[in-house]
Amino acid sequence: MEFSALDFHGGRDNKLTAWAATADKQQQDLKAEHSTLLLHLKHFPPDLRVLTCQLAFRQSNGTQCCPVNWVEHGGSCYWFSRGGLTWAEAEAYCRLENAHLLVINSWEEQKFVAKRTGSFHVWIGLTDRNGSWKWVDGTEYRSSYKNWAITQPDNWQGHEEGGSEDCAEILPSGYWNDNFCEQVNRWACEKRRNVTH
Ligand code: MBG
Ligand code: CA
Repeated sequence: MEFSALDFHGGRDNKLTAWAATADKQQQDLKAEHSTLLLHLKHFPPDLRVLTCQLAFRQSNGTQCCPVNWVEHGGSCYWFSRGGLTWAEAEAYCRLENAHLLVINSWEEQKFVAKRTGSFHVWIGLTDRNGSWKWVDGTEYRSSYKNWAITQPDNWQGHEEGGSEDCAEILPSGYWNDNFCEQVNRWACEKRRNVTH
């Protein structure tokens, strides 16, 4: 009789232990779910912002806000390449993106850009292939901002490939140099925001 009572209690204890373990497990699961939920919640506002931006971008033919992976600054969106192209290929690439090669209009813009071009030579949208220096977006050259390195542009003729230097690049120093247009460089595209065509 005593033995079976003990047995009975033993059974209850086992049940309690099992129940406690289940509760423990459930609590752990809940905690995990809770932190996953918090994580999703944290990502919600930025995701929504990107979506809203993309929607506005589509509805406005790409002029209201910057596409994903472009950097917004001032009135423009910027994209900095990782790979390299010749100047003409780089400009064609930007055109396909409804943009143009980078046009630098001020010291402020120059500083912003130089921070992102770092130690690379980067093509900008300035060329004198057709005789005189011209910005690809029609910005007037003579009176506008310039940041040529000392002694540049020099239209140097010493390239092995032959030919002179008709395309502008940003140097690692941030200053500009005219270089051989067939040189393969990194490049940067720019498009202005809030422009209605
Ligand atoms: C190089 C320039 C090149 C040409 C050359 C003249 C050390 O810079 O990259 O474009 O100007 O100088 O010596
Ligand atoms: Ca030069």
